Amino acid sequence: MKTAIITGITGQDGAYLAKLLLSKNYKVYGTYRRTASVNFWRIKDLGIENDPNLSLIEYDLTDATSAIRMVSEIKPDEIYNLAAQSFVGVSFDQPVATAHITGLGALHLLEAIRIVDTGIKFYQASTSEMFGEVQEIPQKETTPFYPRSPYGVAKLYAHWITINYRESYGIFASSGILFNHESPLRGLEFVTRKITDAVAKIKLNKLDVLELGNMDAKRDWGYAEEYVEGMYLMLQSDKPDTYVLSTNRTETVRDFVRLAFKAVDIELEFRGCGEKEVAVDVSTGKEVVKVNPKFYRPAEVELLIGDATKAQSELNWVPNVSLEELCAMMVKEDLRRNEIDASF
Ligand code: NDP
Ligand code: GDR
Repeated sequence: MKTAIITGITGQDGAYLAKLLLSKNYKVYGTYRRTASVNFWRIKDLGIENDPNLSLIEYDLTDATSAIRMVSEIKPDEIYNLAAQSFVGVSFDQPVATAHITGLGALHLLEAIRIVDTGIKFYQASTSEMFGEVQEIPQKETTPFYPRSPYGVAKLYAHWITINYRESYGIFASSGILFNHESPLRGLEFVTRKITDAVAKIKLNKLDVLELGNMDAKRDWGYAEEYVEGMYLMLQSDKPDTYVLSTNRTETVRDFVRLAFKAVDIELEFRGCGEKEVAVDVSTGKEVVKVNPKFYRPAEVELLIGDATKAQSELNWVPNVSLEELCAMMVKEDLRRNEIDASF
């Protein structure tokens, strides 16, 4: 039986990856950080909370000594470092905390591997945010980086230190540069889930208007459950490496809004532009979306579209869920949640 540590089990990817590894007969140690009320809703949702092969352990990414203790006690075969301060918007308000957690957090685990056992395989959750300002279209493993947020900069440090430990100490350390991936388990602060939850509430008359920031931003959105499969494949490969995972399709935030409303049979007409842009429900004439500049970022990543050819040819990883299917799945789940739970 293989053993894996997944940092960030309470997050979207951590929950899906835990489910995947349990289905492959792993013993999984999922880490969560101590808070007044820890939230395990995602692993409950996936029905793995009480799996006998899942152990939940407290771990804070900023604590280097507990990284060493955890790794030496468990001596896992694989470590997937998914925990991070992962919200780009917040990284502008908390740049130092983001650097400690998202940047140095990876180093603490790599150091623990170097000290305890260099045979432990390591996966680092890198991101398309490292590409930032457009240097090349589409973006691939060789595209130059130009991060546009404290989050992107912190992730770039974690990415390069992963490569450095691979090259310096022969550690099987791989980095997945993943483009945006979403699901019904996505956090409500991220734009897709914010939209699908609001669409459900508007449909159920629980909300009047959805307020958004930059609707011109373009993203390459895939389905999270397929992306965690790619993480797993990276650590089963013959050699450690860096891989892009993406769908090679990009759409604007506005397009995603349109798709989500369409999923509940509401057709939108967009009027105005910039801070004055709104969208109205064509059948009622009611304004249902408007721009609020408070959601703008000090520096924006305008266009992301990834080329995952390397992952396809070397790992046999191919995403199959379309953006339309993904969006419909998220809206459906948010409708269900909002119907059954008045507090949602
Ligand atoms: P989430 O935000 O859903 O999950 C992040 C996890 O990190 C949560 O479990 C969170 O715990 C945990 N965490 C935050 N701070 C700490 C800390 N100081 N110590 C320990 N744990 C901490 O992210 P996703 O699941 O969406 O993403 C997984 C990883 O992949 C992240 O590193 C993200 O940056 C990266 N990534 C994500 C992409 C995406 O589109 N989803 C794309 C590319 C990269 P808590 O629940 O307590 O907040
Ligand atoms: P992103 O995702 O920054 O790409 O990072 P997010 O969903 O937060 O933003 C995507 C784009 O939508 C624009 N936007 C808004 N975003 C939010 N959150 N809320 C709004 O109201 C809003 N209006 C417009 C943003 O400006 C942006 O352009 C995600 C995270 O999961 C990272 O951890 C991960 O590394 C990257 O994806 C790849």
